[in-house]
Amino acid sequence: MKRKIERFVVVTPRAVSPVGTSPRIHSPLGAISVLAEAKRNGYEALLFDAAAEGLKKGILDSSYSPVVIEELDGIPYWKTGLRIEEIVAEVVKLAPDVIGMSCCTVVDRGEVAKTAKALKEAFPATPIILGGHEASQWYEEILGNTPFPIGEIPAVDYVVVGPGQPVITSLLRCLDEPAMGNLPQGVARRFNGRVEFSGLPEFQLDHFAIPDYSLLPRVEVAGREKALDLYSFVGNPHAGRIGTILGIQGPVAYLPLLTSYGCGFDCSFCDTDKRLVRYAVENTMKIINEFDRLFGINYIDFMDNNFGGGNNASHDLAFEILSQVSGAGYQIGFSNGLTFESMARENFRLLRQFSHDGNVRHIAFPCENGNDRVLRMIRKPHTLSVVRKVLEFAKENLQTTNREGFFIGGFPETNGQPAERPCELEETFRFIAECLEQQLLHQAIFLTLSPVTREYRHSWRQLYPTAPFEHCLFSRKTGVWPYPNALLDEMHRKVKSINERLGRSVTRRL
Ligand code: B12
Ligand code: SF4
Repeated sequence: MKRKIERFVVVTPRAVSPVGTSPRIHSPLGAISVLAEAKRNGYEALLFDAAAEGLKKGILDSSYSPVVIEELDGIPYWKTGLRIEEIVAEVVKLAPDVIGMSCCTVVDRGEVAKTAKALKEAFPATPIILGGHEASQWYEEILGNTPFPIGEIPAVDYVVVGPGQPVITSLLRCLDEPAMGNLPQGVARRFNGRVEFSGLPEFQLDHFAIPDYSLLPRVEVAGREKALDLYSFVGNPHAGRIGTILGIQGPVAYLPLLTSYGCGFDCSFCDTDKRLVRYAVENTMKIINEFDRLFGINYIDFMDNNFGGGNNASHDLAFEILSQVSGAGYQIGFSNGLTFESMARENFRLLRQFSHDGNVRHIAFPCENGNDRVLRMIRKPHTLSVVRKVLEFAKENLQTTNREGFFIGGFPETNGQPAERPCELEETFRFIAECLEQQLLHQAIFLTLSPVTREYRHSWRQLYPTAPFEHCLFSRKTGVWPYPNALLDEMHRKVKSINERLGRSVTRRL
């Protein structure tokens, strides 16, 4: 019997940033992973990235501006990508049988809600499935089980909770033949006036399709044999200005790569999935080879949550991947995902491997704070003494690696422990200054805590029950910080000025 559902289109939202801050334009890895699995099972799978399509339109037609300013409660934001009505008009041309959407971070919530509403008006009979990290964490709220109406997205019919690969095919089949049976595992929906969730399925990365990078929008670049994916062309990736580090002028063919999902740790400010699962080496190499075939590769950015961590089998797999990647001659880096625990293990085995391979050009060190008490409070799996030892080892042995340190301040009361104090913020500054002056780090980046995790998000919502989600990250309406904002502003200024005084150019454009 012929299927009624043939074409599955995933729409990802416009990018949001405060006016004056360039938006982070990143390949929608979740969407292309889910689409790849649908494609493998015979569906026609298409990506429509509203941010990237707007930028592409601006590249091809210089009279088109892909950025509009939108004021929310008097705070101006840049919305980068196609306007909502343009998104709808383009999706109409794609004639989807089912629409998927991604909601990856808290910042996406507002745009996803608006886009879903407009799409539902245009396609009243077409199911809308939402997925993504943020959607997975907040599916109850999105489906209406919340005292805060701003969190609801009535246009969404189903939320896929967690990885989409093990769910998407059975969900599409179920939508095709609703009479066939129960909702597959991994799906939440409204049912009889409440939110029903069918429970998490088993997940083995290797049982499913690898992300399909051929779905990414691309641009032709003069003098380049292969087209470039639009995200590399735009060049504001997770890793920051890696062109400078690599000595490449013009766009860098940048492969953002996850060889694993999840992390076994439980830091209070991070709500990553606690299940750690890995791709086999063959599949990791398949992803790399496929991207290289399509676009070429100047740099691979490992974005796992805990690259060299996990159990022994998982740890060994990481070493095998390193060996194959360096054997193939790729330049690599880690913008995410190296814990101090993984770097210190077995007498710095990971760092010794990096030194041996000589191809690691950039590491973001997640130092987070300059106080052991705060590190304990936020359940960070390291102490300052481990941080110092790792950074000293890296300084001696990784001289051609750009070493950037990340720090966070503004932690409210956490796990019943008293909030970070102004003197502890000052201590973090002293530690940053020490790391920079002693060349343990090349640059330091200071961030204020974003209340994205459950515990902190609830406090934010209680304070601002109707605030748009954009404010959760980008405005003074965050309000959960334990001391006056002026202290955090001062800290940002001081860290910026010490980087500048020492001539250290921060790579990441935030
Ligand atoms: C790459 C990345 C980014 C990129 C791209 C974000 C994006 N759109 O994915 C950039 C640099 C833009 C970014 C920015 C930020 N990020 Co970020 N980022 C990541 C990172 C490292 C990887 C995400 C990823 O690609 N994962 C791999 C893919 C395959 O997984 P996935 O996206 O979850 O998709 C799977 C499922 O969710 C689902 N799925 C996804 N889409 C769909 C769609 C459908 C239809 C279906 C069925 C299923 C489905 O299936 C997919 C495959 O299994 C994660 C941490 C991590 N390692 O996961 C943090 C993470 C997503 N980021 C996070 C945060 C907090 C941020 C920032 C807010 C940080 C900050 N303070 O500035 C900013 C937001 C800025 C902004 N304007 O959006 C948090 C999200 C927490 C939250 N609830 O908001 C995470 C989880 C990190 C953390 N540990 O806390 N980030
Ligand atoms: S170690 Fe990193 S990825 Fe793991 S929970 Fe902590 S912050 Fe998140």
